[in-house]
Amino acid sequence: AIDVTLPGLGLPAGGLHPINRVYDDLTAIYERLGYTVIEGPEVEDEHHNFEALNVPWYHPARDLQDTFWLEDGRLLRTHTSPMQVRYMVDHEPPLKIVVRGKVYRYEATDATHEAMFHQLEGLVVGDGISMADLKGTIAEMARGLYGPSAKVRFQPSYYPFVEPGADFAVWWDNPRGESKWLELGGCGMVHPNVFKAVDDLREAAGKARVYEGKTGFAFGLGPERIAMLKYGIPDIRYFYANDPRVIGQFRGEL
Ligand code: TYR
Repeated sequence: AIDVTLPGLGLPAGGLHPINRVYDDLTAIYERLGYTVIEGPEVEDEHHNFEALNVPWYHPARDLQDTFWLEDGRLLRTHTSPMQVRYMVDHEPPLKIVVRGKVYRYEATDATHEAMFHQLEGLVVGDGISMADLKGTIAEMARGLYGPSAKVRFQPSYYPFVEPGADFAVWWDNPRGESKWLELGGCGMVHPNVFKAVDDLREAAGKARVYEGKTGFAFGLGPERIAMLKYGIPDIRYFYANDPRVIGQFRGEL
């Protein structure tokens, strides 16, 4: 006989991984600003990952130490920037995109480095896009993440695919302790060599050259960094160790 008065058994509920939560926060901000959210292949070729992004063969970022090479000049993408190239080859300006996805680096792991991690990449191309637009966009993201009084800081930096390039940081008002500048990522104005490489690929595919003379900005950042601080996770390796004691803390709030 069935005793229908017995209480039911609780069903264990899953939950979103902390990285997906941060991605969702970020993409909500960029969708509100009119961006298209895309993904792309994790297996890339040398041309899209490096060459077309103005990273010549002799650049230190190409060092075998940093890249997981596969067969036939293919590799695991070391950043999401190759999707800038793929998207521009397939689409004409003006455009506003963010790319989310996994990236891979061949390096020793420690509390702040993993061989696989995530990036969010942004690209805006049009006529008369300026550094002011870039700064305004990063500031808007910071306000979306940390509230209306969030502060951002830009420092000159170098990435081969932008000129000028910068690193940006957000002032993080830590509710549980010491507040500090949070180095979030890199950004800059799209280098003319990237537009040229895109037009070359377009031409080879029988498409019109439409990028020379355009202007644009790009940025890239790591959601792990944001999630570690937001959720007080001290070691990046916890994200992917599949330890239910860690992941289980993010249950039930879908
Ligand atoms: N691709 C860079 C990295 O992985 C981050 C970056 C992305 C920097 C876009 C600048 C930029 O415009 O380190």
